[in-house]
Amino acid sequence: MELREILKKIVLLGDGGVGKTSLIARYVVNKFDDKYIATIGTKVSKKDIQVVKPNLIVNLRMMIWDILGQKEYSKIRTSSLSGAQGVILVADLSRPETVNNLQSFWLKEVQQVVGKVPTVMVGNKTDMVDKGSMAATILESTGQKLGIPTLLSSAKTGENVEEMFLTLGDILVADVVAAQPRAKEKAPQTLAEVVDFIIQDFCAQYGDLEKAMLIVQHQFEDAGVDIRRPSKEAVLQALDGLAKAEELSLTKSVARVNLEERQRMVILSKG
Ligand code: G3D
Ligand code: MG
Repeated sequence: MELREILKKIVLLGDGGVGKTSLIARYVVNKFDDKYIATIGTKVSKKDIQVVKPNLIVNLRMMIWDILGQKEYSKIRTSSLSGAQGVILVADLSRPETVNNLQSFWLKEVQQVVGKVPTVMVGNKTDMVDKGSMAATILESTGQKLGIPTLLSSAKTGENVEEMFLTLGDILVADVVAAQPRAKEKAPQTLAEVVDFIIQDFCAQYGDLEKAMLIVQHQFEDAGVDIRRPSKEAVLQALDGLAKAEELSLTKSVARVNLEERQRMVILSKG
């Protein structure tokens, strides 16, 4: 049995008021905090799921990004969307125009910023609208036409909330399984390998690769890390700096979880 750990950035998109924030709040039981990070208009939550395949267990860590839906925030939206590896497009079944916007606006934007990524389409607020409604029918036929799975959900009753994330998780994992079996990904061992892993992990979670690399460079310099011959002490010091940056870009709790994991890896590595 092989064990794989993967980390994916998931973004929920759709018009304002369709229920994105409510769906995430429903799904992520251990909410880290309730506040948006006002500066970037984004909140990130973390959820781990396990997908079991023949001969393979995949631990999938989803970093779920909740971005402000308003169209006038387009700069924030596109920068938060960059690096997304999975997308949940959400519409409000009681407002049919939000269903039309999925294809005409949101899907287009995704394709412009990140290209074709695993996507699920959701018609939310089934508690208010009949499942046979025009809006639901249009959503489902759009999904069929585009080859995108669709679900009808309610953040209020919880119907299909977990399922939408699991459906996306399944597609993400299927991609991993289908990918050429790489030379077995062994857990990082030497300190240099660990440092490499941490940098990749930090960038993946930060989203904006260019900015992330600048932060990494800055923190490693400040801590006096010699990348070719790093010392554990210096790397540990740099980790504190990365955590401070993540407190702002993610949340305090995510930053703390990441910091503890990274410290453990550094301490256990072969110096
Ligand atoms: P957004 O993040 O997409 O902008 P929100 O949407 O999650 O903030 O939800 C907008 C409003 O819709 C909220 O109402 C929320 O309670 C409500 N809502 C979200 N999902 C559902 C649902 O499935 N059923 C029902 N009936 N309402 C839902 P308020 O009144 O707080 O603005
Ligand atoms: Mg919201």
